[in-house]
Amino acid sequence: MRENELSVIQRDGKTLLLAMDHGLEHGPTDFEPVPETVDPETVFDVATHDAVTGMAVQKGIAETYYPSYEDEVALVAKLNGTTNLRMGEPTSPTNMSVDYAVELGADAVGYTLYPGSNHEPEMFAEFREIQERAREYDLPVVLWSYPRGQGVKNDTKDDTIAYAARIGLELGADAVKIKSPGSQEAMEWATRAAGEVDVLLSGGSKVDERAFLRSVRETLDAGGSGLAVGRNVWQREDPERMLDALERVIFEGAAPEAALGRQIA
Ligand code: FBP
Repeated sequence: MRENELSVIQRDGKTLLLAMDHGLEHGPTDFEPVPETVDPETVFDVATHDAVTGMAVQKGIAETYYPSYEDEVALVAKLNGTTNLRMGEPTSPTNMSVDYAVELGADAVGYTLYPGSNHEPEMFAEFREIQERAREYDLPVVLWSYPRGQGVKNDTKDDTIAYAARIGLELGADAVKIKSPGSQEAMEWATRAAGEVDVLLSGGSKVDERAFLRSVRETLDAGGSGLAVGRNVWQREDPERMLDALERVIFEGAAPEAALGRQIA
């Protein structure tokens, strides 16, 4: 079996990726709740927390800001992305090559796939090239696997999420990032479906901190390896408090209430 290269974006076998590709995916409105986060340096500073094992950003952000953080933060170069301005079937064109990601100092690469979209065949073809090139560099590949499009009726149904996880295994990802299916049992099904591939929970819109930490606990208890999160960290006034709590939940096995309680005390 292939040696697990994921350790470059792991701590004790667990992963906490901080994602900040929202300026492209959703537009700068995502930064409005905490206006200083529109400055990428603010979020890179957050990523220097010990709990963060890597930061996922797009090419332009990596080119301009990563050089100041390369000693402190592992880079997951996001190779494709899209805006929410366009209509039609979901797709996410590649905007950076694996070779260029390596030049920028990437420790891993990320790719968003929309299984079920009418554009699935082109996306599969793009991902194939990326995955094979990444193998040549021993660079781990993280697949954002989001079933979406005309073929998908309910993108968070148990079987749909398990299918998303399995696609990561079938296509040769090292880690697969999936949306929450809403229960530990359903997440267990997804982690079984993913086989040896690490399963990461996708953060989603900001929710109450206990509810968020519970979904992280549930993922880990279901065999998941961690999460990739954006808004539930940097849309908070005190992102460090959330990262402290995540550190206890992910790396110390704490329950959500205990992880938060210790901070309040
Ligand atoms: P969040 O934790 O903020 O959801 O970020 C994770 C992420 O995968 C980002 O990398 C991406 O920008 C966003 O979610 C895409 O979410 P969606 O396509 O569901 O709007």
